[in-house]
Amino acid sequence: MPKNMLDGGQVIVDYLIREKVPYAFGLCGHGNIQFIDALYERKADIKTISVHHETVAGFMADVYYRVSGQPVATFTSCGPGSVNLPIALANAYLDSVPFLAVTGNIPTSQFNRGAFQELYRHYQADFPSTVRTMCKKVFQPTRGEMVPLAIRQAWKTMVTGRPGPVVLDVPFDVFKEAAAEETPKPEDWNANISCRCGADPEGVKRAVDMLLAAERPVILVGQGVKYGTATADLLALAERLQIPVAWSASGTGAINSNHPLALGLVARNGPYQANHAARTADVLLALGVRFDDRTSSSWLPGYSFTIPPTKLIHVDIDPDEIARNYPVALGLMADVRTFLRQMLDELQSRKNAGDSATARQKWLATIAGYRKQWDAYIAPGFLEDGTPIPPQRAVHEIDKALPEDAIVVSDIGVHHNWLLQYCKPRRPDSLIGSMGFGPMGFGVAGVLGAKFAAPNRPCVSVCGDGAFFMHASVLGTAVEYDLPVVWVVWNNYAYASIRGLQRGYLGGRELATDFRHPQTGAPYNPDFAAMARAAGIAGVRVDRAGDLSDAVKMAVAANKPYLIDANIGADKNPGGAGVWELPGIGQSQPAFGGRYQP
Ligand SMILES: Cc1ncc(C[n+]2csc(CCOP(=O)(O)OP(=O)(O)O)c2C)c(N)n1
Ligand SMILES: [Mg+2]
Repeated sequence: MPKNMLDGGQVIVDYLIREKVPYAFGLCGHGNIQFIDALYERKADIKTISVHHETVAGFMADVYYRVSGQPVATFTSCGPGSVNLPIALANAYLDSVPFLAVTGNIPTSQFNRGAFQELYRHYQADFPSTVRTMCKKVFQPTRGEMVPLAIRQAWKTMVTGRPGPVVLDVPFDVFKEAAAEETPKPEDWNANISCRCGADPEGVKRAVDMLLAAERPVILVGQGVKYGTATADLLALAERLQIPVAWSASGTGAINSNHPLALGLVARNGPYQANHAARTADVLLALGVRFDDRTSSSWLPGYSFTIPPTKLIHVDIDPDEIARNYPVALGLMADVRTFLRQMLDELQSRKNAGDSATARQKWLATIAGYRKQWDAYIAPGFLEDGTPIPPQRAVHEIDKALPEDAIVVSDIGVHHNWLLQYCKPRRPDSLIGSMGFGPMGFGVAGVLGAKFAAPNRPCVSVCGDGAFFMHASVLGTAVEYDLPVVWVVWNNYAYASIRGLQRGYLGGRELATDFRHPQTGAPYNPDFAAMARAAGIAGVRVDRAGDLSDAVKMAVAANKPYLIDANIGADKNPGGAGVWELPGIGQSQPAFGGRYQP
């Protein structure tokens, strides 16, 4: 290679540095040692973090973005190393989170020869087909000189429009082939692109008209508001028009849940005031939210929403999501933040805007009545005592122990539903969870990414015993990189969310959903606290509700990696004002209230 040339690996690494990527999370293999070598040369500018399972790297990259807003990269080898990654790609894709996955592949000279770890039986070096459904796009440069174009285009695809993960699949030889004298500059290609497109101005006027004329308006927010950094503008509009704000699970934290206009989660396990206000609203302004089945009570009318007669204004950067599941009175393709600013501008010129805010007091008083009923219904649960710890009480104890700036990364399972229902998040990143793909391990591993993104904030993973055991390798990573994160293992000795379905929908025919000792039949799990200690991490066991809050406070204060093995009951499921249907086997009933029939 001529002396003044950079090779493929060097161009990728240099481009990442130019895009201010501080970390590459990944795992080695023969297929990517050349890329790691390029990272080695630049280790003063980009830190390489080595993990013990590729999925962990993907979840870390994902949560790093959710906390910092900065996309990062992963690196994985050819064959199995990269085939361990797609679950994290799919998770990021469905939750619209960008990261760049640099995957190794076999040398181009060996394409279609069935070389070691080549996926070749349908098409040569065919990792791209493996991940086609799980990322925005795959780039596979097959010559060094193709790398500069691929990296700048990959980055652009990842961050523009609706963000999402992108794969850069690089054959072994291409990492070391001459690529360019200079790396593309972000300021020439990507730094000056804005996707903050506004809505059709006529549409903005109509949206204002509809909201001013509404008697029972509700704003529903999804994660587009959080990751689109539109939370301040959301608050301004809600306060200006005195419209209550409900959220999908992904929109949790878009408004401080203690704000008087904060309604709560709309979902099968959402509180009465949120579901009942949303399903009886005359106008629903939906911002950056996609109406999935869990938000929408499986789209059965009268539980989460009743559209129509509710008139839906649906605003999203991705028109694919508009009118996917509900008819729209007004659909607007726009960046949510720009749209909110357009709305606020338009309101400046409306003389009657103040009147509508006054008229709203009746609606808000009605909602206050719903809230009172719900609060009275749930109040006893916060005081329940005993061993195992009652789950509602457990959330209450964890939530109250955490300072305002704490980041909780939840895993997937019944514990997530409890957290969504009873945590009181105050910031957009107070409670991070996966809602689209829902892979176990997201919270177990994601908390490490949170800590890299926010080293001075307490980072806590609340995760199921099933998921923790699946990804216990994170203990080693926390030690190796001195990451003072806390795992609260929600230990219910079961894949409890799924066992709950067997109990609720299948007449209690339980199989393959709990963990038992073969001789005694007693609930079994490894001693997670001892496992943590064996890894060099502080570990404690908590059996009593009254001890949980102190244990969490101590773990956070210790400022070192910490595991709390919390013995939590699973005989109760978090019931709310919505429902969930598993077509063919049935539909749950709301725990509170009924179906609204206009
Ligand atoms: C990788 C993966 N495998 C399987 C599932 C299906 N699943 C969803 S929740 C769940 C149970 C999780 O058990 P645990 O981690 O103990 O959490 P719990 O529900 O008990 O709180 C399973 C198996 C999944 N979401 N992801
Ligand atoms: Mg469990």
